[in-house]
Amino acid sequence: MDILLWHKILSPYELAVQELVLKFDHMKKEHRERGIYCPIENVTGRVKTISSILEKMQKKEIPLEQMEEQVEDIAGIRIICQFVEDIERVEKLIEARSDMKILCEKDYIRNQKESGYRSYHLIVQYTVQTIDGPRALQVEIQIRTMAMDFWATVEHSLQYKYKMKIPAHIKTRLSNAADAILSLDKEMSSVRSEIMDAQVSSQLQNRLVADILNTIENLYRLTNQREVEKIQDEFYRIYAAHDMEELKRFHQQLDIIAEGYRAQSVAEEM
Ligand code: 0O2
Repeated sequence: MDILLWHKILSPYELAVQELVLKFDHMKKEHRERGIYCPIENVTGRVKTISSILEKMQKKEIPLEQMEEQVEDIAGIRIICQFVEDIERVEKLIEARSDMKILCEKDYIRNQKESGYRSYHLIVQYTVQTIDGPRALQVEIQIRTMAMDFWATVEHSLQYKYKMKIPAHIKTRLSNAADAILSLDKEMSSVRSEIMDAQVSSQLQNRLVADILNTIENLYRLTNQREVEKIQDEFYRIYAAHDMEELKRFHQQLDIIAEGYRAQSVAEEM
């Protein structure tokens, strides 16, 4: 039997994980920049440890030569959402991409596992470029809410501690906790639109304030200090009043003033 060179095998999976985390983080950034709600709250990734790969192969009686084909989660991405409804939106974002091809889905939300585990899994094909050429790999993407993730993380640690033989009284507690997580997700979904509105307006306000202060700073270079101080004082007054509409109006007026000063300074230079 050939010697398995683990580093060489796992290296493209490490690249896939790094690239995918970067791409999902970029999706978050694009949503933020356009002032639209992002269904992705957080993204992490990992390459399965060698001992965990071997354990899975032993458990499922997978021969070494079929490892990459049958162990679908050597590369794993975990996407955390705030609400159950966001999970489908993330799935649609993935479906629409040309660099990830969905090979199969496992819906443990509609079909909760006996343990109480809830999560939505996609196995996707993702191609990385290596010095030996392109490599098409399988990647498991787990999509779940923060609440589902909390439960899964705790239960996973207990599985590790008790080596799959979790005592009955702890299993009962975990099952009760899974029910509580289910109702927590339902409660959060019922206030989803309020929370989404609040988050989008907070993002808009952050962008507006950053834009205004940037314009004031540019004006400071173009015109006299006293004038700019008056504008800045006016901004602080409006900001303190927490009036978003007034802030938007101020932003528009400031843009017109700044444009005027810019035109004037260009004319003076000529
Ligand atoms: P790790 O340490 O996260 O890599 P199977 O053995 O049939 O259940 P399969 O066929 O690989 O596993 O697919 P499945 O069921 O979709 O499981 C893939 C991963 O989902 C697991 O990887 C876990 O991360 C997670 N998962 C599945 N079931 C449970 C569960 O009951 N509790 C928790 N906490 N996580 C679960 P690994 O290799 O088991 O573990």
